[in-house]
Amino acid sequence: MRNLELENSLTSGDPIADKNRARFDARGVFAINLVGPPGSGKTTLLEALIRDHHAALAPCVIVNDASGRTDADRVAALGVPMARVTTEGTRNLDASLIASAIDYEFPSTDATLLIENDVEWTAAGNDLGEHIRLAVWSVSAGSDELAKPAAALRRCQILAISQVDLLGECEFDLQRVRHAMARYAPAATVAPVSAATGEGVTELAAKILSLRWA
Ligand SMILES: Nc1nc2c(ncn2[C@@H]2O[C@H](COP(=O)(O)OP(=O)(O)O)[C@@H](O)[C@H]2O)c(=O)[nH]1
Ligand SMILES: [Mg+2]
Repeated sequence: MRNLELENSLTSGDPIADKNRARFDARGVFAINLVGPPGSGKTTLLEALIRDHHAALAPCVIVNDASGRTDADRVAALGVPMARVTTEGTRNLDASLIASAIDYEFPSTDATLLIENDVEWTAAGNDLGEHIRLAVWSVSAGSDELAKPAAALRRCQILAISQVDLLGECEFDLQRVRHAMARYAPAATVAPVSAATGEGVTELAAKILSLRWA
């Protein structure tokens, strides 16, 4: 079984991503790549983080308009600085799109940047120039996929399991997921969260801040 820990380095070797990272560093921006399949709970999670931990995180957002205008509208309603990028067709978000957002739309400094990034679980997704990668998977999608290495977990520091308020209603074995992650992605922290009840959101914000100031 491949050890994803070996791939847990910050950089992928993409010079555009490295340049984004340097530009974030120069502005004091801590960039988080929220990766996960559509419907895994990314927008809901970033709404909860922004609502409950606005002062500590000083959040701003890059959202992909191609995943549906509703995401952009939901984030805009939170009143935090936001930039929109648009992917076309099946193209994934990439570092050059993030670079264009930094160039033309993005005013924030000293902020935590949350980049919502829809990727299929079987695709690694691109290095966007982030500082950390937060993969999101939902309880309603079941735990089978998490019992094996997944491309989306590459270079991931945190795996958030969303919808833990639904644990009693869905086939989901959190213990099995923890064991699997300890084996093939030991550097990643498993963070069970519920945006519905607020469970785990404070712990997740604390983990993000500890990585930021590590
Ligand atoms: N019960 C419950 N539902 C959630 C939670 N988080 C997200 N959802 C629901 O899951 C669905 C997908 O969430 P969304 O944030 O839009 O997923 P995204 O496509 O990854 O951004 C929506 O219907 C949300 O209301 C949660 O913590 N608990
Ligand atoms: Mg979304």
